[in-house]
Amino acid sequence: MKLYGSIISPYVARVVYAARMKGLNLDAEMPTNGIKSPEYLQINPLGKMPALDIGNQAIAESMVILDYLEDAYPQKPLLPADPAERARARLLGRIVDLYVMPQGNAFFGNLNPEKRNADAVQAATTAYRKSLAQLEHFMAPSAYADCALLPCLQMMGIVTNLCGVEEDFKDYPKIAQWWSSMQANPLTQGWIKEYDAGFRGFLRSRH
Ligand SMILES: N[C@@H](CCC(=O)N[C@@H](CS)C(=O)NCC(=O)O)C(=O)O
Repeated sequence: MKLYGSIISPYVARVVYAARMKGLNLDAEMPTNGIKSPEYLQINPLGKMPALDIGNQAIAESMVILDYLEDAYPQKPLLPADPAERARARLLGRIVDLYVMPQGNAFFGNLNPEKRNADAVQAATTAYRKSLAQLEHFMAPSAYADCALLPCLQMMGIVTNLCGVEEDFKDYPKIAQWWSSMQANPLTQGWIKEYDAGFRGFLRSRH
């Protein structure tokens, strides 16, 4: 198996962490000429990372890749056994992708304090907090949700913070509890440091 992408992408990071939880040796590597190169578009015409080459085909979309790993490597399951809890774990991945992550774009566009549009940051903060309240409603811990959510909420934490927005999840008790359990767990603590260093390095390289 070959995983295309860079760990600075939260979508790639969630796959790397899921693989690690399953004891698989799967590190991400960028396609030689980038994700818009004709060679990579042959592998993944979406032109996005990640893509997982499994030999006879490549799988795109991080949550689909996560589900593939879960099916193909059922040892150390990430999903709970109960069907309703499985649905709930998958729902959290869907909510973070569809409702939380889109709010990141406005923060990304306003990282430079000299060019920052305060109204746009305020509007994005309101939308981000609304999406956190939606996530909070469905929040339930599972290894699958840990992988799906952690790099995304970390990335959001970094870009919001750089825009002067402090979000400690105190209005979202289930997320707050989960977040502090991630900081206390030696495994996920390591991921947090790794992702933080990689993503901040990426941001520095852009300026
Ligand atoms: N829904 C996709 C999102 C992947 C995605 O947007 N990846 C970003 C990197 S964080 C990317 O490849 N962006 C390049 C582009 O959209 O042109 C997934 O879950 O895999």
